[in-house]
Amino acid sequence: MKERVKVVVTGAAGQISYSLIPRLVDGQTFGDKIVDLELVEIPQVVDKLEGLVMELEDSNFPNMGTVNYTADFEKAAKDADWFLLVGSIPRGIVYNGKKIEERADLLQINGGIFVGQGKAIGEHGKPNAKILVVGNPANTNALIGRHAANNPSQLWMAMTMLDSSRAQSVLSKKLNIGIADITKMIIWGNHSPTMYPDFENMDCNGKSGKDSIEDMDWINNEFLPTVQQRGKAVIDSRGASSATSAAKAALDTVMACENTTASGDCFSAAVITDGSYDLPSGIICGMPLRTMEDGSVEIVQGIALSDFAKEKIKVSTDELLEERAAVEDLLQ
Ligand code: NAX
Repeated sequence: MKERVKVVVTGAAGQISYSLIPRLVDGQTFGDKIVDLELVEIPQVVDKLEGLVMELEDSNFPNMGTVNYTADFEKAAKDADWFLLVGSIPRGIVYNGKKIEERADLLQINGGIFVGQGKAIGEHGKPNAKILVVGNPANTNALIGRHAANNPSQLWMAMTMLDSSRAQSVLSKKLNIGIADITKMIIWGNHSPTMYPDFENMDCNGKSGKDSIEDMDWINNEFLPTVQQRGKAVIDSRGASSATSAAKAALDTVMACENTTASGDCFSAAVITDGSYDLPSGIICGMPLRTMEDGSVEIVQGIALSDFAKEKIKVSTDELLEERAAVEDLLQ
């Protein structure tokens, strides 16, 4: 009998999920496992998911197991292996009669969502469940969710894979090499314009980024701003935020956790700090990760950080500390 994996997706009627969900059951992301889906939305739009379920059924995916849709997150969380927390309230929306423009309001509202979801995951998710927070502000949402879950055997991550994919893409064009030739693309810090894509430690065909790129003008004036502002550039052009690339990045993160990481390589996601690299404790911070043969995910040690890198990372961790201070009441 084939192995099964139960995956909960929130924000299931949103634009990222429309690209993401079909690819969870296409036989690539979870290999040969049968994938049971729990699709979660807010009560106001949950009925829209009936149409998505119809489409999934009509697509005849061979690895699709059961599919349910619901507004009851707690029920959906029961014995789930994976949680892809995409749902969140975007900036600019009118919420309880107030237009949400301020970052502090956004942090509070979305943080509130993650208290309830975190509790449910801690109580009802599998002990070895993996949780990937995509909904912004992803790092701080993950911090709140993890705290509420209070279940240290579960792994909480915030997504930075899209940032690392963007960095790889820009570097591959600059160096005129293929995407697959670039590995070890680490994103440090917050999933926000302060994040630091670590070009020095990336590997291109056995050569470090530090040895491959000497043009610091290009790094400071092209590479860093392009990667850090890419989300905004997509919004400015499309009139909507990155969706298909965000979905691909979520799938890439799942696959990175489901498969043993090749020796010497790593992947990017933000996890709780543990004293590694002298990062401030108690924040969800982008770091290099690897998946071990037993399926556990650990922080890769021994990456050398230059003074340039440390300075940039500090800007991002300072921002994470500020975000944490703004939601202190949700972390009691
Ligand atoms: P959409 O607005 O299209 O979809 C979000 C969906 O979430 C909506 O259908 C909404 O009803 C639902 N939702 C809200 N609260 C919920 C709750 N409590 N439970 C379940 N569902 C809930 O946004 P979309 O473009 O799909 O983006 C989703 C999130 O991803 C946003 O917060 C966005 O900022 C974030 N992103 C994160 C990225 C990352 O790299 N970490 C990159 C892409 C994206 O910007």
